[in-house]
Amino acid sequence: TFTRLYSACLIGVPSSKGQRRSGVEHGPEILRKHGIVKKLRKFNNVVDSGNIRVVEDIADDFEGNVKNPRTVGANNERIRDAVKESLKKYRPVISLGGDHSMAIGTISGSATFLGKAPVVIWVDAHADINPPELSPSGNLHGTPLSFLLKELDSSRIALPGFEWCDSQIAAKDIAFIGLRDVDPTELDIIKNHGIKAFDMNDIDRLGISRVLSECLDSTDPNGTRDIHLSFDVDALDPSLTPATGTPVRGGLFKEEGEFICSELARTGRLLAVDMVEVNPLLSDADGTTRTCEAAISLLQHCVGKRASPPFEREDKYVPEGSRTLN
Ligand code: NNH
Ligand code: MN
Ligand code: MN
Ligand code: MN
Repeated sequence: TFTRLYSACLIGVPSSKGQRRSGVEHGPEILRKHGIVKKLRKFNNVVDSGNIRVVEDIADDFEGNVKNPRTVGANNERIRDAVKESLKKYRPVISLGGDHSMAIGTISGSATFLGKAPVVIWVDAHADINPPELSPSGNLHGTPLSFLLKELDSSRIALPGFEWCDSQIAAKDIAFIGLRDVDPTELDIIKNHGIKAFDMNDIDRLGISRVLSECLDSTDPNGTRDIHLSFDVDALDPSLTPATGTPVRGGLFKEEGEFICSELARTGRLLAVDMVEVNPLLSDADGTTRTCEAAISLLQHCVGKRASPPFEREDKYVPEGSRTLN
C-alpha cells in the first residue's frame, strides 16, 4: 500500500485573513509544540516541510463585503504550488491550518497535481460554499468550495487576488459530513447541484460507517479515485475541540472523526489532508491541549493508525443543539 511507498508530509499554513479572530495563524506551531511529528511517526514516516511563508504586507481591505481578498488570494496561490510540489514525493500531504480559506489552495494543488479532480470529503460543522459576495460574514473561510465548484462558473464574480484560480471540482466530487450550521444560500447550492451532504442528524440516524460508505459510493462508485480530506476541527463537538473560532454544539465524537480518517487512509488513495481552524488563543491551556490532541489523533488515523470497530452512536450521550441541515 501507499504506506510503504510514500512518506507523509506536513506543511504548516499560518494563514488567518480568511476570518476575523487572531490566533489561528499559530495553529501549525501549537500542533508542533504538542508533538505532532513524533506522534505521527509512531505510525508512518513523516517529513515536516515547515511553514509556508504567508503574505501579510499587501495593502488590502474590503472588496465590497469581502474581507482581505488580495491577501487570501495571494496566499492560496502559494499554497496550491506547495501542495502540488509536495505531492510529487509524499502522501498524504497534510496541510496544517490556519483558517479554512487555505483549502482553495490545497484542493487546487491536489487537482493540479492529478490533472483531474480528486474526491473531496469535507468534514465540518459548516459547508464553506458561500459565494463571497453573498457571504453573511464576508469571511473567506466560509467560501472555499464556491471557488472550486465548476457549476458556479457562470455566476462567479472576479475578486482581486484570485486571478490564478480555476474551478476544478464538480458537485458530484464532493461529500459533506458533520454539517449543522449552514447558511440559506449554501443550502440552496447544495440542493440545486445535488451535493451529497450528511448533517449531524443523519449521523445520529444512520451511524458514521453507513454515512461514510454513502459518501464514497456517490463520489467514487468504482473505488479508484484519489481522495482529498478537508477536516475542520469544528466538525468535532466543542467539548473536544474548544480552541476554534466558530464552535457549534452537537458535533462529531472523536471516534467518529477517527473512523473517517482511518477508513479513508485504508483505501490507499488518501492523497491530501487539511486539518484547519486550530486557534490556541480562543481557549485556556487545557482546552488548547485537548484540541491539539484531538487534531493529532485524527491525523494519526490518516497515516495508518486503525480506528476501533464501527462505532454506534445510539449508545452514547448525544448533545443538545442545532444538528440539522435544514
Ligand atoms: N458560514 C459562515 C460564514 O460564511 C461560517 C463559516 N465558518 C467556519 N466555517 N468556521 O467552517 O462565515
Ligand atoms: Mn467550520
Ligand atoms: Mn474551471
Ligand atoms: Mn470550515
